[in-house]
Amino acid sequence: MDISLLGIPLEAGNSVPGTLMGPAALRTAGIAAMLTGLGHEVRDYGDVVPAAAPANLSGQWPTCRNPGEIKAWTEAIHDRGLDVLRAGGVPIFMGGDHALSMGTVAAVSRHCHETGRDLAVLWLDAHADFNTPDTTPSGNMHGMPLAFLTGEPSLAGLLAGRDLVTLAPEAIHIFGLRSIDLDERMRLDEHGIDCIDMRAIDETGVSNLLRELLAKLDPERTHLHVSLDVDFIDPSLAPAVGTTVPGGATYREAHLIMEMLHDSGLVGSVDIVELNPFLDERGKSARLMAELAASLFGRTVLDRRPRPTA
Ligand code: HAR
Ligand code: MN
Ligand code: MN
Ligand code: MN
Repeated sequence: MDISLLGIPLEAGNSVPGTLMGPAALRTAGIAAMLTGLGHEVRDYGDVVPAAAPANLSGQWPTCRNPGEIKAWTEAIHDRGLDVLRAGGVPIFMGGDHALSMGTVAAVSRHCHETGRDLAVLWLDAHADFNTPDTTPSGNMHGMPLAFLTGEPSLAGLLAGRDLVTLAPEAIHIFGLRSIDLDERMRLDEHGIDCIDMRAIDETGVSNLLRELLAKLDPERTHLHVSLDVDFIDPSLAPAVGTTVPGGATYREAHLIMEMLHDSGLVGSVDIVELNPFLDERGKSARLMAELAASLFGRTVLDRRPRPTA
């Protein structure tokens, strides 16, 4: 398989500096060599650089932190991401805070529109990232990408001059949820977004829940975008994140999800976001994220593919 790496050193969407080092840490952890070792063709496209100097747009978005920078980044990420998607292969977008998904998923959505695929998004995250400028308790725009992608009008200006192919709420599956804001919860209900929280995972198990979710997707038509937030995983395993929430996925739960996603054959693009190497412990979170990518792209202990019948 052809895999494209694209670094997105974004930190303007959160309030803890350090996520701009995320792409470098994933490269240092050996993500490219791990994927090459599995037999894939890996091409590293380097890092996105926002084209224009970030504009100061605090007047337009008074409740948001760094809106001008997020707009400049969203446009640059969208354009570069679309180039990488059109070149073929499966991109891994290496962040950078989760505001980058406004650009990556917008590009993926456009690409699916152009190629006649149905987009489904699996959002592996402690948070729902469904706030708007009106509901945000923090002003941090990494808490807003799913609102933007579903067409929240107050955020539409973040991607000027390119039509956003908005996501239907049914296309979104949030998995691993354990921290929601009050207004955000109401919005999730209103939009009918599929949310699987940690309690459901405890009671039913990741494999049953994920199998059920994947079974609903048309294997012929679906492009599955996986947006993996480091804080999906328990902070004891992945401490390198500014917004840790206790009670996250275990080591094996996280790997099992990746293994099942690989076996589904549906994954067309991936974000790895919120890695803050400044908060890491001797590279352990970066290494775990790179290893999860390896599981997502086929690393196994024993081969479980059905044997061809003679
Ligand atoms: N819900 C909170 C807010 O909007 C925290 C959002 C934190 N988001 C991330 N990405 N770390 O999931 O401010
Ligand atoms: Mn394609
Ligand atoms: Mn997130
Ligand atoms: Mn999160």
